[in-house]
Amino acid sequence: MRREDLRLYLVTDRPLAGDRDILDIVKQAVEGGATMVQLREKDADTRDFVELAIAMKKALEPYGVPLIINDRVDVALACDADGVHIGQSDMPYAIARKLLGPDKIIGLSVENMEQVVEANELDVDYIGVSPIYSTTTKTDTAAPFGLEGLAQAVKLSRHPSVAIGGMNQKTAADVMRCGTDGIAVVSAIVCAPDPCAASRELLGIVDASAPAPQRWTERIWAKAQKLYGDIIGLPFIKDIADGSLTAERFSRYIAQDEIYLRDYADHMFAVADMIPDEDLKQTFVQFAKDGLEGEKAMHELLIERFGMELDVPSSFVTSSYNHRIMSGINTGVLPVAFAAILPCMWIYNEVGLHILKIARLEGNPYREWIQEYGNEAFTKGVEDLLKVIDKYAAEASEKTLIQMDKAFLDGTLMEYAFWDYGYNGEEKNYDYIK
Ligand code: TZP
Ligand code: MG
Repeated sequence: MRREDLRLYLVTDRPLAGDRDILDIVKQAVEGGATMVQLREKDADTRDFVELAIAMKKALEPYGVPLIINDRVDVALACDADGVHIGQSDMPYAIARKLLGPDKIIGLSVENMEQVVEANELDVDYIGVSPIYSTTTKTDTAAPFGLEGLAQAVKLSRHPSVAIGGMNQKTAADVMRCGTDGIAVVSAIVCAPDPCAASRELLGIVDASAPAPQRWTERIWAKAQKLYGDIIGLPFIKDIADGSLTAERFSRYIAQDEIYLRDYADHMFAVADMIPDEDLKQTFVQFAKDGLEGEKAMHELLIERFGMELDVPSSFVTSSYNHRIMSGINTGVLPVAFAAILPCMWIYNEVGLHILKIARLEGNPYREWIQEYGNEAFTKGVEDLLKVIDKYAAEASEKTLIQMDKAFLDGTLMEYAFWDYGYNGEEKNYDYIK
């Protein structure tokens, strides 16, 4: 499921539709921009429910709008719906997931903060925060969350969320400003004289009031803050900045970096092969080649300057880092592959820029190293890459985002380990240490 699918989530109610055909109302709502539909039948016989569900699935298919069945996993299976929505006293999540498999959408209603937190333990696809306001459409609800409650629920939850209960043209803007992903609407669409116009208006309000989503790179940088702080606090970085790093330590680092870069070049080209857009692929290949050539030339210069001996085996840190990158690439998912190769560029660039600010370059035997990673062309290349990754992340599923986070944070940890090993020459279990 895509997060955007939750923006305008229509929940049906046949009694409220009166004489009007619910299928007609749904079609009009989708024409007006409804992004997801839940078929909610509280009194229907199973036979009627299944027939209506099959008809609705067929009607929604051309629009690519997901159909969710309220409560009934059997009906969802019968009509091959896109998922189910369950409440706290319906089929337990784990059983529903077992019956439906990993690919179907499962939404869960949460009626208080405890349930919001409990849902974090489950791999539900979204939560329905219920109700925000009290409503005459459903009277057996829990106490309303209100706007403050909703904002808190959104903060506490690791899942996408949709707000339900009293959602209409008057309430939608304030609700969206709480950071939820969408509104689930019954009466404001089902009872509207023109469901298409009502949906169009509601979606307009939703899109205009939703805060701009945080970019992935911004979010992951915040998550990596502590680790990045540890990196720039490393004695290796401090010593290279003022030129006092011993040649022995630098040689140990460069020897491993030479080994690392051989594999890294392969990783970069493997990622390039996964890029579907030809122009982007060429740009990326050029960036990779420029970067690798620049590093090679800088390495050669410093190796000669220090008369270094490089004939050493790969350290555990180096091999482990390369393996982690490879497993990111082997997911076959381009944004995850990008996230896996990213620390080696982004962290180096940030560290390079940081060192340039504090460094003593004159007479510093490592000045070429510092300048390599803090230079303008490299910085621009990294910035462009971050934009590309953000574009992919914006379209990515929750599962992909989780893999991206892990790939990036893992790589960032290995960057820490790499410099620490260069300095101390000790193999440590960094997963354990950090
Ligand atoms: N669950 C919680 S409130 C509600 C449901 C199904 C009804 C919302 O209806 P309305 O008319 O959009 O307030
Ligand atoms: Mg229910």
